[in-house]
Amino acid sequence: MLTRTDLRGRVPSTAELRATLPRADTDVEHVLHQVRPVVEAVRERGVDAVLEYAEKFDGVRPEQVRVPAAELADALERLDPAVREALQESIDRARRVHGDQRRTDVTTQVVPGGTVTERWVPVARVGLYAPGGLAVYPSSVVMNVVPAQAAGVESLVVCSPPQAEFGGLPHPTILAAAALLEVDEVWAVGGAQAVALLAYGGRDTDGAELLPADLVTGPGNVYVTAAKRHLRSVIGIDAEAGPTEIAVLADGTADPVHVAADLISQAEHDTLAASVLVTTSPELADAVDAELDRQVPLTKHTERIRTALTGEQSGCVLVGTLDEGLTVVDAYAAEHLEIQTADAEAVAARVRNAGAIFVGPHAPVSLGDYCAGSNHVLPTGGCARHSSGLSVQSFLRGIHVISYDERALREVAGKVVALADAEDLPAHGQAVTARFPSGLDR
Ligand code: HSO
Ligand code: ZN
Repeated sequence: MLTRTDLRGRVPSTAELRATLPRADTDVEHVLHQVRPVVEAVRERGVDAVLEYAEKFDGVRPEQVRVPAAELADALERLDPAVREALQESIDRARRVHGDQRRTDVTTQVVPGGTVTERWVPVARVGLYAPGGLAVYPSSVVMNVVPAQAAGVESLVVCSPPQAEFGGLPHPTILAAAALLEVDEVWAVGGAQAVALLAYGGRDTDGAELLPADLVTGPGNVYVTAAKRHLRSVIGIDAEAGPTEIAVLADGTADPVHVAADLISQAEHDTLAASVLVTTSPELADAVDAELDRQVPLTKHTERIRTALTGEQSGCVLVGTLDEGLTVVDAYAAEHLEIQTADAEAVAARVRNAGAIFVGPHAPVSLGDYCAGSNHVLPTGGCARHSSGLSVQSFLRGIHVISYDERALREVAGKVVALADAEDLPAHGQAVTARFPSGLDR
């Protein structure tokens, strides 16, 4: 089922690999012209424009943008107890992991009387986008909210599209997840208009103020992504989320039943999802193919999965050695990378590029999607080469606080003047020497 590429003994350079390895391209640029007028309309006409777009795109006009508190409590009340318990477990584990990631301020004494402190300050207000429609992921609400809360973000709003089926409210499991996380502000708004409203703020139909956010995170469709890109000078954004990806680096010790199940699990998200097997074992490749043929028809979303697995973004790469395999997976820089080899820990330790690494036979990606404690908002499309997934750090700014006394300034003043003169910015030097009217030597 997987298209096979044989690179045994002839793995090309990283640049060539990047060009040849299978990967979907979603073109955010080509929807920008559709998104710009939406953003402008929301900037000019606020909630009036938002509600018009809701009617047009979501097929329902919510009474107001902000979801009443009673609806949040009600959604939680009605949530299936087993789902509630599982969500709570997911929240608890994520809170433990993210709680440990909090940064502490660091002060460096550069010279006696001269210190620089890096002070970690949470972003004041954050907007978290949770998609509706095909993909309703309460787990993604958890993965966005938990690190923001752990970072100390004081003001949080979750946005999710209004659903006609639910009388113009967001999907009830999204509301329930928000309530479970003790988020009390949820807006029924989706698409590019959600990002615009988060960027500019507005007034709700009852006159209440909808405050703008400083940072917007969370995955959305291509219009949401385009709006984030368009507004990125007004708001901070997280990495752009593309279709999900799983790469499995496996040798002959891997269990083909598990490898196939894991490749299928992420293909289940989207016809554009990518499932890539990189293996030293042609026998495993054959066995995984046979397993895919057996397992795919047994899944609920067979057509979606088959389309994803047979798409050009998915495939199997044969390599001669694990070293070659590491070169390939590093060049690919998968959102999720599983290591299913003998001595998986040692192999995993050598990986340079991946959004998250799942080590050994008992760490499938779907564990990380829900209940490992790790975050599942991860860089896609090769961005793992330069970016990390969502974490506490995503919601903090490190502010340098500079504190020098007179002696410490005097000591370095000549150097500042020399550098300022070298850059032909003598007034920079003056700002220092003006503090020492009787000269620098004393
Ligand atoms: N695998 C997705 C996250 C997710 N899976 C949500 C299930 N629900 C991207 O990391
Ligand atoms: Zn998933």
